[in-house]
Amino acid sequence: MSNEPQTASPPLHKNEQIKAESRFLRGHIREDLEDPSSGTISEDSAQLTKFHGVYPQDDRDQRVQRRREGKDKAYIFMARVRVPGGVCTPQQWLAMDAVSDAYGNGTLKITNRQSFQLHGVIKSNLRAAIREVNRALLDTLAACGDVNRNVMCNPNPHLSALHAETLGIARAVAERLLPRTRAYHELWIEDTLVAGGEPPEDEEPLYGRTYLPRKFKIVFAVPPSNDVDVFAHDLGFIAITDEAGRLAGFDVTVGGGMGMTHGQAETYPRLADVLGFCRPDQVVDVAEKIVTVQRDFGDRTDRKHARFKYTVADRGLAWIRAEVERRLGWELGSPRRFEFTGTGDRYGWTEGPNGDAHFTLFIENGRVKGPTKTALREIAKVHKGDFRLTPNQHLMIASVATADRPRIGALLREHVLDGAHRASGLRLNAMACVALPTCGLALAESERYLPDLVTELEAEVEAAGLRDDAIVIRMTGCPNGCGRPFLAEIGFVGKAPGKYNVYLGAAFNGTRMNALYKPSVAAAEIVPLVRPMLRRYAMERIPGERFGDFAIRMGWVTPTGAPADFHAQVAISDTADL
Ligand code: SRM
Ligand code: SF4
Repeated sequence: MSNEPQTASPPLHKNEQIKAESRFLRGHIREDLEDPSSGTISEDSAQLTKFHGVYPQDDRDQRVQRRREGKDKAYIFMARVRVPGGVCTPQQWLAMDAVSDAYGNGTLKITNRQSFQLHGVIKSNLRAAIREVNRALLDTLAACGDVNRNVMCNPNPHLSALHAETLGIARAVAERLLPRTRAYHELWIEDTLVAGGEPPEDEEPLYGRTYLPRKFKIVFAVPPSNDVDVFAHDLGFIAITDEAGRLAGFDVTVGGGMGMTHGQAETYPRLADVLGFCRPDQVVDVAEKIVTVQRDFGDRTDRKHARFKYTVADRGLAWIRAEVERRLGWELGSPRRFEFTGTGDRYGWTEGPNGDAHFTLFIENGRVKGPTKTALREIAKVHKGDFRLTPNQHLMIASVATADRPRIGALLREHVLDGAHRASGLRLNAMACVALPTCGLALAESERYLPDLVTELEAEVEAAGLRDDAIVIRMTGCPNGCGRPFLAEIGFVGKAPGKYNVYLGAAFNGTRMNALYKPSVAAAEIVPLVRPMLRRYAMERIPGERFGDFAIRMGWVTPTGAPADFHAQVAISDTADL
């Protein structure tokens, strides 16, 4: 025996045990839901309900007052509805609209991963809400949790055959990677879940008892649009066409992710690498094998180091490729050339190849409420095409029949939505995560603040003659990166109430991340900070030069994509404000 000191391997994270003992995601969720003494569920159950698309939250606006009154927090739940490729029918739209009114806070949130979120559902309404979602042939299964999440796909039907084929493949990947546990149906739909009793050992042939080490995200991009931000995800497929414009296959990207933690330099956002090329008929197998590599080699001891991006960074691309090819039994091809022009949406009417038309509606930060919600309800009643949730939190009313166009156009006009896309280029390219009051991780405002900040900046943009210039501006309430802020030309990342780290210099087409320009900027200081930059951009840019590229040429930042680009080299002191 060796005399070398034995280094014990670090213990598994506690969530691994929760998963292992959960009997394939059953745990004690049912008992917790039925416990009338509490408006929420236990911490262990909260880890499991995520796999069912359900998050316990509380209304943070009420926290202080309720604490003063000696009351519990105002407990609520968020339910995330999976919509592969973001495509749903008008009937499904109407159902979601009704569920949000009957059981939620009356708003519907279109997320930047093409899902719906229902906010403000109280515990006693959760099952009824999810049953309604299922009745509309949608579900919340695997919308969150340590599994493959909603699969995203570029939603442009005007690319006709190419897009339809890609969407079909995206849906097949979504289907293959769904958890197989019966727990979801037993618990939410059939009401047959009984306590105790071991489910069959092979209930999850792909994921096993402990599922993945962490969440896993897959997207399909159709160049020249990079609206899905392909490099921000664990796994991406970039459609490649042949000379005749037909789908030849996909470049495969691995190891992207946005999340990090302030002050922890070992956490960082990362752009995905291009791994190789595969044919359309190989995509589902490639996706499955890559997921199994992460299942087997991802870090299950530290959840802050458990995403696939760290497996790719630690083991190297060559190792990942060899392991994937070993599991596939064949080799991936060499990556092909692709070109992205931008990450934004095309708003307003566009014509399809068959005389049909599509209207992309700008919905600020994806929050469907008030007159917009009413209008979309009326439109859904007459629309015979489909609705497509965009990766930028907007909505495409797609494949409008020629005969229906006047009626839908009139409804848009009547509700003053036909001109929403004539907003400034800054607003049309802005994105904020949810943050306060529902997100339990928010350190600062985001969805409720970015629109006002954009209004203030619009005055500067107008004065500088940049009203119609597209500048990608994104905000998040914390460094988890939900609004993909590290891919913004101007990014704001919440640090503490009213304070943001300011990032500059990402590429307009999503191929380069930004870098930290200034940490902990008070909200009131943002406009004075950004104003001179916009003015110089207006006066000194080279024709066609994007703001992110200009910021680099001016030497304001030097993005390298290295972890240090995202962390302030100063003491993290203002967390004390929290
Ligand atoms: Fe996210 C956690 C909202 C896209 C990275 N995200 C959360 C939670 C569930 C907070 C929580 O864990 O308690 C937020 C719920 C807030 C609320 O009240 O609704 C939340 N994330 C969102 C959404 C709704 C933002 C939006 O306004 O659109 C997006 C829902 C997408 C969906 O439909 O599935 C959303 N989240 C993202 C993205 C962007 C993307 O995937 O394209 C990212 C960065 C990409 C990535 O995953 O690396 C993202 N969310 C995170 C993280 C950090 C993960 C990490 O690797 O560190 C967390 C926290 C966590 O997992 O521990 C998080
Ligand atoms: Fe919440 Fe942070 Fe995600 Fe915003 S980025 S939704 S604050 S977890």
